[in-house]
Amino acid sequence: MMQTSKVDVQNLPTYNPSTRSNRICDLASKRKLTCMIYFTIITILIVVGSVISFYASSKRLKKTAKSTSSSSVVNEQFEVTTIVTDTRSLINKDLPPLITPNDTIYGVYEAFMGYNSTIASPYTNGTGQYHLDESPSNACDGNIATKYVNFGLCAADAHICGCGSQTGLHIELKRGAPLVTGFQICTGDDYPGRDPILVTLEGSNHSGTDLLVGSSWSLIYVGDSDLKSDPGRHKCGTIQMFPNSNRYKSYRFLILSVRQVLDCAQYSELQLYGY
Ligand SMILES: *[C@@H]1O[C@H](CO)[C@@H](O)[C@H](O)[C@H]1NC(C)=O
Ligand SMILES: *[C@@H]1O[C@H](CO)[C@@H](O)[C@H](O)[C@H]1NC(C)=O
Ligand SMILES: *[C@@H]1O[C@H](CO)[C@@H](O)[C@H](O)[C@H]1NC(C)=O
Ligand SMILES: *[C@@H]1O[C@H](CO)[C@@H](O)[C@H](O)[C@H]1NC(C)=O
Ligand SMILES: [Ca+2]
Repeated sequence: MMQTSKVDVQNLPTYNPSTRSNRICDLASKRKLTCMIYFTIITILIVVGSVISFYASSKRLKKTAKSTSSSSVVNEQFEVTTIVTDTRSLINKDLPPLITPNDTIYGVYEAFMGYNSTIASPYTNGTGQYHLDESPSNACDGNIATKYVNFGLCAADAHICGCGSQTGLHIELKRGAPLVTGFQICTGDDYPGRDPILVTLEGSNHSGTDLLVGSSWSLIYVGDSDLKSDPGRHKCGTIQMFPNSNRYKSYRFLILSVRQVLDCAQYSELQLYGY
């Protein structure tokens, strides 16, 4: 599944890591319609790609589980597969949350799955990426009243398409290398248009500045945040479950798109679940 998704991503015809963000903003101001079409096409490609790869990987896992159900590893995978087909039964399994406020969290921007990212800095006087009072650690403090706001390369109040996408955070977990099988995102206090809609989750066993290098990361999930239908302010989407058999100690969560053309992406909490 990871390989399939990577191929899809690299084949996206319009992606250019060196100029992408500036070009998105230029296009937006000069030719808004072109930009909207550009983003719609990318969104459709990503959604179709992730649906196909998920379908393929569920099928493969089911087959493996049937043929050799005595192996404990296979049983674990099979459990994940059945969970994917029935999200509600999964949530009842009470998976333990994995992120604590003690973990090391960095905001990033100019960040796209499989590619390098840049450390984000506080927004002061028109430059910088995340809101001074709404920093990355707010997304992992267990408090739904505090939020993380990242403008990416846009200025506050810019309201051009692409703002807030290609932003996110990476986390070095103190607990070691868990097997992550789900995540959950919660909304902020205002602007439903800033909610993440399409997101990615990648894993890595690297640490420090290596985590800014795209090749350190392996794709775990690409797709829906479960906020597509607005749950309301200060509310959470359901836990999004996915098949995964690789343990990692670091995780990178990135925004591909937000609900509306506004100036940033925001969320009050991101939590990972697993074993
Ligand atoms: C965070 O670290 C402090 C001090 O090391 C410790 O007392 C606390 O239990 C830790 N909290 C969690 C949630 O791990
Ligand atoms: C922001 O601009 C104001 C007014 O121009 C100035 O007083 C202040 O020092 C600037 N702050 C930073 C962090 O550059
Ligand atoms: C990504 O970062 C690495 C390490 O700093 C660098 O060698 C490489 O050229 C970068 N790749 C791109 C596409 O910028
Ligand atoms: C990451 O490290 C953990 C523990 O150090 C190990 O169990 C796991 O297999 C590693 N993950 C990958 C994908 O190599
Ligand atoms: Ca929070």
